[in-house]
Amino acid sequence: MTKPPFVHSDTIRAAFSSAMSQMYQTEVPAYGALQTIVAETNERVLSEDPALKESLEGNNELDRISDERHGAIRLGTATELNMMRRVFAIMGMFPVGYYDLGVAGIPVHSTAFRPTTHDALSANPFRVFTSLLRLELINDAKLRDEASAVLAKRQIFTDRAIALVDIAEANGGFTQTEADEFVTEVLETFRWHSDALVSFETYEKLHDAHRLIADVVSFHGPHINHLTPRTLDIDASQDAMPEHGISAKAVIEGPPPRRCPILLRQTSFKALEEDVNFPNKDGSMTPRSHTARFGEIEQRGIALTPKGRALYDQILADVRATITPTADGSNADAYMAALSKGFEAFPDDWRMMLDQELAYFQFSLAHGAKTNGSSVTELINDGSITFDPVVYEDFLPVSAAGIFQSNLGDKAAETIKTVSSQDQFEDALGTTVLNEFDHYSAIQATSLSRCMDALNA
Ligand code: OOG
Ligand code: NI
Repeated sequence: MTKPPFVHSDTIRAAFSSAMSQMYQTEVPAYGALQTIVAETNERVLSEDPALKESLEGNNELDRISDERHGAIRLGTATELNMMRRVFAIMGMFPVGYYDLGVAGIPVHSTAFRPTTHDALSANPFRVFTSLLRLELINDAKLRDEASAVLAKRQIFTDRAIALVDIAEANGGFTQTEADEFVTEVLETFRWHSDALVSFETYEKLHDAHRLIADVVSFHGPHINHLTPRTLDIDASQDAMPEHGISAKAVIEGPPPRRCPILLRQTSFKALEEDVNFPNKDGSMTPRSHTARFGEIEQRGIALTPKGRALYDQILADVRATITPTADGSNADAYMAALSKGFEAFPDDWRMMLDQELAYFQFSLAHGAKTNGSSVTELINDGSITFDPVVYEDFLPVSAAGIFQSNLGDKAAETIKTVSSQDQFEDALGTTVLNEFDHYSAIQATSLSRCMDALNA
């Protein structure tokens, strides 16, 4: 008997991302409104910029322009993270980067599960920013024990999802029927549950320790807390939110608008207050509410080298030392102006970024390139080798902290004094995370050696 052909991991990821989007639009109607804003903005930008439209068409990106780029979840235990790694691997999503949010007063550390190759990213770009709660950061020992006991008892995956993961690992893939069933089963883990796992009294204690702890510990599973489509004009989309009755985050996180965009710009609408029933000992329920879920948009630019990133971090820190955006948006214009001023120190020209080794590029051989043994710089100067930006596909800890913060009620952030613990995170994960700089640097190096090989062939 021949084995049925396996479904490609890109296909499973695309099905999962689309099922998640459907579910979230039903669960969080404001997210549907955000998608409309993004679609309208993108349509306008494309009609005003035929060159952009053509280039997106050429890269086969136009039909998938409004597909979600990422979502985020927060897990409670090492066991959950470990299983989540196995689930995402089946969808071609692997842990890239380590983010310590403790430095920003948020008791989690995180990675992004994402496709890593160019082909996989263009087949479907969906990634999940995944955080693990650091319970050791709860000071009250009794509360810490109570929280761990609750987490130890919950099972966030269905029995069938776990069985299917074993099947995929044993067989090396899924048949179409198994893949369909897998998507349906795994979706359950990300679903919202309006019945809490803990009493309202416990919820309040967890909430007082840190709002995020209450969000992770009090529920049956790690509800998806936001999804993020791509906008071609984030400034316009931000301005359109209030016009559509959506309450936008005060400022756009990340760099200011630039001719040559760098890294990642993102903004969100504020989390909604949702009805939750908290169980009492006598079996009755206490109806209260919880705010957790929101919608976000993003616009990406070029990946920076460690040198470029250090410059970015320095400028951002300098700006924020003089002005920190307030939650109510009262100093938003002043902050954006200071940001633009600060970033004048960051070259806004691709060739300068290349020459100063601030960013990563993908090299290609021009038609009719010469083969006269010139240096790489000479080949670039005479147009034999062309260079295009490598898109940044990861996240930014300061921006992520801003997104977390705006959805945790914007209480002033206290720094949590703790040692960053990548080793501990990787132990829980069951593997190491890919270093994003190594990854981008390899993309650049491979593209250059392909050019040189072709020239010298
Ligand atoms: C994750 C926030 C981080 C981003 O886009 O930087 C994030 C969370 O709120 O759980 O998604
Ligand atoms: Ni996000």
